[in-house]
Amino acid sequence: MKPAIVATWKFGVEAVKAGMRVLQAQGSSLDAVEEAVKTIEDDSTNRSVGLGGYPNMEGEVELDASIMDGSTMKAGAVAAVKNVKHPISLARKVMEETPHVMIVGEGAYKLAKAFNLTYHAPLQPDAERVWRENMRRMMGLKPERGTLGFWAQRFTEPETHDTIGVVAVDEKGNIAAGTSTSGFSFKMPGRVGDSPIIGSGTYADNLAGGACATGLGENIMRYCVTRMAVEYMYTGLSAQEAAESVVKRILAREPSVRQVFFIALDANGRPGASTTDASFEFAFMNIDMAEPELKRVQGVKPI
Ligand code: SD4
Repeated sequence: MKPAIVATWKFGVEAVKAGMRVLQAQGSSLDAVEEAVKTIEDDSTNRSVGLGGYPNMEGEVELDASIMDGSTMKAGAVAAVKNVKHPISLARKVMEETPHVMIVGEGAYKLAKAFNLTYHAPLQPDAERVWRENMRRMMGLKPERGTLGFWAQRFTEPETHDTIGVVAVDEKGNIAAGTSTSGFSFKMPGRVGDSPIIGSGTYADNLAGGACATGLGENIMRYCVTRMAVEYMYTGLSAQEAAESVVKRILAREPSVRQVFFIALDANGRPGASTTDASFEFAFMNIDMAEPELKRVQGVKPI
């Protein structure tokens, strides 16, 4: 199998480079995914991933991450965890060192402590400033009950989109996927998005492919987007055909759904991506390529 790796958004180029270095050294797709995601978690200027992310309503950064090994179908996830620099590594510990799939909040922090994965970083000054400004704006709003109100409006602002998702296949044909995020900026404390939910934010199966989602978790979760993408690849569709089928299916059921973006990689190492919105950028590289390619897909029109 020809190793290949795909990652969300423009900054995915850096993630893909880091993951490809692991694959070039005959490393596993699982190691490549973890390394790639860590590169973005380390970037304190990223406002949607890691401890540099925007905080919740109360000014605290709560992180979500998950990882899945498509060779064993094992998965690990953490959600609403604070003071962890590499939630993706903690998710991997959940998968490999515990009998569980998902650990949240205080329990996830305790696990991080046991593995020396805790890290205390103050809120980035400009993240704090934007948080304060937004909280002031929110005071005057009366969001309708049961709607996303302020948050949905806030989420359409471009700088809030940076969640990292990475899917890789290694020379043995093993597929892995991982996602990490600080989630919806200024979210309610305890709010968890799609990223740590297996089948919503992350999914991988050697028999078909893998996928990672980004965007508005409240929409992605209701359609189990990554599981659906892998399911379409099972039927023999390429990653790109599968991705478009997912979006068509969602829009056929609920035409108003927006802010769903995702990447896919099929078992033949071909990349795919799609979105309910106008367009989406992602990075791709396989072992024959000298540099990652930044690709842009146009959104799918409802059928
Ligand atoms: C969430 N899907 O928590 C994440 C956020 C995200 O780009 O992907 N932002 O809903």
